[in-house]
Amino acid sequence: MLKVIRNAEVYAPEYLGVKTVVIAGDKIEGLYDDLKVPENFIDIEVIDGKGLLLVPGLIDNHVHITGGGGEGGFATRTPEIQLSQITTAGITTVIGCLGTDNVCRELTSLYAKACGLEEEGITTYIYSGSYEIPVKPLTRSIKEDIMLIDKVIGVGEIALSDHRSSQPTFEEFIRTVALARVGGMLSGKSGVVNIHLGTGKKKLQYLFKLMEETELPVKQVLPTHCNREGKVFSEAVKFAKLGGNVDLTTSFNPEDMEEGELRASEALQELIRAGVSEDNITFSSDGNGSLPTFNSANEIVGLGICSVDSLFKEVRAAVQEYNIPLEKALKTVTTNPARIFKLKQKGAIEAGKDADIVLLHKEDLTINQVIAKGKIHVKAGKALIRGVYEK
Ligand code: FWO
Ligand code: ZN
Repeated sequence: MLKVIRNAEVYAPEYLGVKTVVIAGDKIEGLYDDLKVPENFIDIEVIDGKGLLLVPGLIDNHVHITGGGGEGGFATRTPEIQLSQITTAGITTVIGCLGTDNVCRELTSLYAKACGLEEEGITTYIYSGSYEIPVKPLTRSIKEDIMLIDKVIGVGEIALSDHRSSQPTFEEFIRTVALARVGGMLSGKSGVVNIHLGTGKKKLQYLFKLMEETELPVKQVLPTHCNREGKVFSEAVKFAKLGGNVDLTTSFNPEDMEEGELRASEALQELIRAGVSEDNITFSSDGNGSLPTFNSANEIVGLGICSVDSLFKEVRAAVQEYNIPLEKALKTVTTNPARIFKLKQKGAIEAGKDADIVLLHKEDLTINQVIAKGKIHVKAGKALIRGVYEK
């Protein structure tokens, strides 16, 4: 019932120093400076956090949990994700989405996969829709999806400026955002529209137009892949300086970067240097989505698969290679997504929040232990799979 983590240095994500963290059931009960644990207390597990940093479980706001891809034909469809891939990456909350394919991938199976992962112990949500406008909802509309289905917290990933998008008009786009907004308002959810940005000429045009010509709040949309090739980034910097939130994709291969593509860690440094508030920036992995490369004629010439473990790798790189303090880098995957998606129980080490906790080795920031809703999912780097820890 009770777990007590002692001697760890807490990043909540703000630095709190060494605290004793008490977990009761699936919640954080409290943080203490000096707590005596009675020796004969039954049902209490003491975890020694010496040499470890204690940080909130990560939130990954864009994961293709049922797989995606297929842009090079059926053989290029990407696989469904497994729980242990998520937990060993330090992630305890995911938002699942569909991508290019909304025929052989469906919201019904996305919903089922999200429910399955939740039963296994992590926290999951989904976006209604896919790349396409008009959105194919689960119920009669995206507004209804958001209002009536607990797991649906927004819409996406809607593709803009991409040769694979449905080439929506601005009016069609804005109507989709409006429906998501009202659905969110009426149900106390975020109703955020996650926007896939491609490398097309329009870049962030519709998003600037949304700001200039409509009364929709700019934070209703969250553009992703802002650090991708094709001069998307410079417009994303402008967008963020005007108050928009921007999401950076962590799955680009740092060993093989395309012209103009930036690692999420480096893009974070550039955004902060450009004067963007660190509260406006999130990271997501695009896990299990496809990572196709196209030539100048937009023919597919290569295919990779995005991985959720890139999420924390880029947080670590931000600290180790780009000199960003850990508490700032952590915000991109904790407090910021929690606020943007209105996940009140998530993203912070605080009494009353869900007990989603990652213990990191202090010297190299590698993951040692992962706790989701009070249950240990990863111990000494080994994942719990169907009730037993891996060898
Ligand atoms: C990005 C997901 C892309 C799917 O541009 O958008 O293709 O449906 O699985 N992937 N299309 C690649 C990122 C690394 C930016 C998706 C994919
Ligand atoms: Zn995408």
